[in-house]
Amino acid sequence: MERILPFFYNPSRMNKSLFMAGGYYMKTGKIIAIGLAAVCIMVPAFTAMADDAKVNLNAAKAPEEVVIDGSLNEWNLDSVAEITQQEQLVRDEGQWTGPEDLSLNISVMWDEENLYIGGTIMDDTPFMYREGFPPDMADSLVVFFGTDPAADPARTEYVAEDFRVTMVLDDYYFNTGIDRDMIADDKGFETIGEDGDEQVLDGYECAVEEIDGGYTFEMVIPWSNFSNDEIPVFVPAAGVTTAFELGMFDLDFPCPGVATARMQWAGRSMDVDEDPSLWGTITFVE
Ligand SMILES: [Ca+2]
Ligand SMILES: [Ca+2]
Repeated sequence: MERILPFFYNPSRMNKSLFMAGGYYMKTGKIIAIGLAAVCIMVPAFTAMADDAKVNLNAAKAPEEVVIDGSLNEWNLDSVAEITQQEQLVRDEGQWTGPEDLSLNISVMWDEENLYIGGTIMDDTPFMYREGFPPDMADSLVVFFGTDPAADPARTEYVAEDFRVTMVLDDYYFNTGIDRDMIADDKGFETIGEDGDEQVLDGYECAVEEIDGGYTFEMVIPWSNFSNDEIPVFVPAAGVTTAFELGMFDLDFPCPGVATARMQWAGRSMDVDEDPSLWGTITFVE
């Protein structure tokens, strides 16, 4: 005891020992506490991120050969953008009578040269198009995407690398347009084809195949169409995610300009035309 007591009663030694032990404990405790706090903060943070996360569509790598004939037999349809719900109407809502009036299941594929879009469209009055009217007032698909994946996903204004493309879905005319009017600095790439009756996409092919209540379609669009001297050609790669949105205008009357319902995928507002922060995203996968 006499040997032990001095050890325990040695104030300096005891204090140092306690200090070190306490310090170590406190440090460990802090690490544990900080670790737990981080987990507690990170879990809700990730949950919030998931809630705020943009709707994403995976685009599969296209097979070696895609025959543009309207049939989807060579397509990878694992990932589908569904536009089937009343909440997805953004214009002339009263004109929509249900999914048989207009609904879309769209898939996208890619390779280094081309964007492929295909799917099934249910439309009770398909292929409504009149010469001299803009694609926005006919049966046509509208696709939005950014060719600069590094652009801020929260941007509320277009950058020059953002594109709004309209494609008439008809059984004869497949006119297209690219709207650039909303872009402050378009880097010399101006609006083309928005008045209708033009084919503005080089190498574009589109085909439809009628089915009961609608049709299947497929299209190929070379990426080179979305470039100029100042905007480089987009070359996708597996793992890359970029801004993406799509919708459709549905004309069901012989006279364009009357009422043309419109549905959108992720951005459930007409503001998608002006505000890329409302768009979803696309991820290119193998
Ligand atoms: Ca319809
Ligand atoms: Ca229609």
